[in-house]
Amino acid sequence: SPSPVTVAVTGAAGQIGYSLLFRIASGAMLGPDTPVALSLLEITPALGAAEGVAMELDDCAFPLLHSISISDDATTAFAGASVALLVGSRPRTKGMERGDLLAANGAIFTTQGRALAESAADDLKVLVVGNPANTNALIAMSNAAGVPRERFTAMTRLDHNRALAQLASRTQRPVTDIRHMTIWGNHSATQYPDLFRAEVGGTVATELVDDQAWLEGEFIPTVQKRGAAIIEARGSSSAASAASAAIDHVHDWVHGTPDGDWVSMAVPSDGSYGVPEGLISSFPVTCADGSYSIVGGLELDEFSRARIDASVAELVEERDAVAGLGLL
Ligand code: NAX
Repeated sequence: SPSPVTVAVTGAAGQIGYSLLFRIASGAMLGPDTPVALSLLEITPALGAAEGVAMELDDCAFPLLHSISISDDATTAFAGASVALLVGSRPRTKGMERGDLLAANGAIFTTQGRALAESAADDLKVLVVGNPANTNALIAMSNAAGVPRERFTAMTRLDHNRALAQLASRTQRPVTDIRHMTIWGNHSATQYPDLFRAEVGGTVATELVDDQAWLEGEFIPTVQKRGAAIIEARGSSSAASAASAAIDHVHDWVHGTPDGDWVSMAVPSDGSYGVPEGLISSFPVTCADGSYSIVGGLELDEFSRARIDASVAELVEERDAVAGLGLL
């Protein structure tokens, strides 16, 4: 049987970890033929809770789960990792200034970037989920000397999936009828979910839903603010849906996107669509043979262009702020 692939997960004792780890161990991420060695990273006070999650993973007797290790040291936890899911981060708490938030995450993601460079496997793939995800990924990438930049990505797949669900509901069509959905920019309230390139059953979505008021007044803000709506309804932030999106992101990166479709991933810009090179911004991408490529040559209408520019401007501001703190 094939040798196990080491998957490192940070924030393993958190909410998202509690959904994510079981899906990884079941084979949903790397497929039914790939055994998985899980490596969990947590902060010291949460090691006991991580141990409890590991006990439950054991109790599932997953045929593909080769082993579980737990550490509070990043270099140890990332040793031999081919996939690293960076979920743990310092969320904004009451009274916290933006600068404090960036500094706290800077400490986490500089350390983790260096640790990945030191101990991860050569075929490492990184997905940053912890917010601010794009900028945390930029910090990790900038501190991971020797790891190719394109291995660092951040998650906008949850936003992408939310946009699919909203469009499916509006058009009364199954999500499987939709192609070419795109989230552009930052994983934040400035993100731009783009319907102008999306198709439902082969028809351009904006022809099917020819309603600018719905697009601007409902669709875009619903997708942008869905995270806040979940907190309002559930009392805690999206967890199972975020875990599911992380599974989708890595699954498609490893196994490829379906012919004739694309997905949204925040990846280091190559300068495409006027996004400054190196900025980790969401694009439409296709994946094949374990690599992704930004979909080229799309014509952008003026409305989309302005929305993308606004979100990219926010990413530039975040980059400049963390550069100012010496984190890049
Ligand atoms: P939780 O607070 O439930 O769990 C986070 C875990 O990370 C905790 O167990 C904590 O001990 C651990 N942690 C903190 N610092 C760490 C470090 N330096 N090393 C290892 N572990 C560390 O949060 P949860 O709901 O699981 O969310 C995790 C992150 O995902 C948050 O930053 C959240 O904002 C972000 N999200 C990102 C989404 C996206 O689409 N990109 C959507 C969902 C989610 O909001």
